[in-house]
Amino acid sequence: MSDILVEAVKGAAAHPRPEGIKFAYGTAGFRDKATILDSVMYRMGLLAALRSKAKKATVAAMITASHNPEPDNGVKLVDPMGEMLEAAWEKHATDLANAKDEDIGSALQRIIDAVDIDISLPADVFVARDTRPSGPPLTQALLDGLKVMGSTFTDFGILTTPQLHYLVRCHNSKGAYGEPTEDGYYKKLAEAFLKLREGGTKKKYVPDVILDGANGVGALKTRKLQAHLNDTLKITVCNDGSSGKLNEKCGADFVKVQQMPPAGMDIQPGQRCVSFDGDADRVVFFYLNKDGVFNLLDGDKISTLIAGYLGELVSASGLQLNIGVVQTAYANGSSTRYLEDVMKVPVSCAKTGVKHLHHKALEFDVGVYFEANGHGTVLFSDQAEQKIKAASQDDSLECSRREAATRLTLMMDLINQTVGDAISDFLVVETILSTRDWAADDWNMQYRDLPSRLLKIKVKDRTAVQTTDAERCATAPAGLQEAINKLVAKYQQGRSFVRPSGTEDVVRVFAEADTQANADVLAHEVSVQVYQLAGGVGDQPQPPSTS
Ligand code: 16G
Ligand code: MG
Repeated sequence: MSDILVEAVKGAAAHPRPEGIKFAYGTAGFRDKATILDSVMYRMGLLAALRSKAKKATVAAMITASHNPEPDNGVKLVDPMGEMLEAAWEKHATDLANAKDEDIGSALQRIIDAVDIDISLPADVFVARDTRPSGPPLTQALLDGLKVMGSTFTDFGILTTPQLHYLVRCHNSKGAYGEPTEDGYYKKLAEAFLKLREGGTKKKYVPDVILDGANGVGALKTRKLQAHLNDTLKITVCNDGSSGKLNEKCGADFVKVQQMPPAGMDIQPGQRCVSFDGDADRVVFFYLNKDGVFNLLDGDKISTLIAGYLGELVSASGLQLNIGVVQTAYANGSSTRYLEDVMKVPVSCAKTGVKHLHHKALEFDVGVYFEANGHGTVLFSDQAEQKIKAASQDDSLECSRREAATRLTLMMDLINQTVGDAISDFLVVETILSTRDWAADDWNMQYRDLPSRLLKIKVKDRTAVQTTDAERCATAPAGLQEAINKLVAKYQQGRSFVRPSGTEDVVRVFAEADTQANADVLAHEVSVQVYQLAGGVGDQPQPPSTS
């Protein structure tokens, strides 16, 4: 065994693996109670160094548990261009995390052999964390792993997840994507935002928004951004962590799931509000209408808004670029119909999890992808980027075409193409609303959401439920899909699907229908089928109360 691997085994003594726990690198990396993650962090330091050697580039490690409660934490690795870790390495991560302390050397050797890594190459890793109190000691454990592997590193301290993705891409693209500093990030976004901000009086758009920062990093970083915006947009930051707890009764996940405003915010009808999650890679908007009724503008509404605007710019520029939207099965049926039937934009459906949407979006020249929960961004192909830039500088083009291309180049700068980014998406939405002179209500009126219900069912083994067709059809257990089809047929605009969660030990059931009562009943009926056919545990699901 090489000296480095011997050192790695020795180093593990200070970061012993807890007994009896099986760790898994899931859709968003490792996530668990912070108190049991020390050994995982050390090992992810080892793995990040190997990944860097394998890619001959800087990679990154983000320490966060996103929208989970504050006592949780987690880690995910980021590839050189700011992408999520290549799927084939998820298994390496899981194997290494679960190896016995004394077997770490052989576990590393297996990865080195499988990927054919030259261990003598240098390694370099960027590291950052969210605001959780468990972050500093867990960072230390990860750095210990990097150090025994002889890796150089930069610890950026507290950042949003998308900022770290941005930094690693800037660094590896030698600055072509932007300046590889936190300040460079704000400058890039603010410069594009200010150029896109048209003057003139607005009748409906009010440059004033209230932010729910989830008591996390998004609040801190938005304050920093604000200094660059020259008072063009007033952002009142609530839930900034000064009193409330991270993600407790606030944040994008809470607002989306509970369909209500977060605690800690005093809002008036018509005021535009925006909510980030705990590491600021998800964003949803909401407002109270004049009757005080809560209205959510989720990832589907955001992607529709963005696709509509970019589609107009592309047509105005005269460029031949195909633009498409990627959603998951959770997308509201009304949004899919609106995109396909009214906007005539092609829609693809991907499996849940950012990496799947990201991958599908690469099939378009301009691919807009969003999960309903508010994670998403836009990807421009290299060819599209070149064509747009060339058109923006082509003096022989009609003025209006050149201007549209110029706006597209600025939109490309404003959008963080590495991963969904709450701060960047927020500025993109503000830009479009301002250009259209829309209040939140005008945006919301594009289409009307169908009522839906999401439930979770505990079963003995959630892998008993298997799906195909981007999770829209269950292939196991036998008879489940047929049962769902029969139930769905009873309701106007009924739709339902089930899938095993990638982050919790449950099966998720989604249903939508013409009325909330029907969506609730359909979700319940499907839950009963899951319970009966897929080995439900505990009491059988109870029907929704009708009071
Ligand atoms: C993770 C995913 C998110 C997905 C969610 C589904 C990433 C970075 N995050 O949080 O995209 O919506 O899992 O959770 O991919 P579920 O499998 O428990 O329903
Ligand atoms: Mg998140």
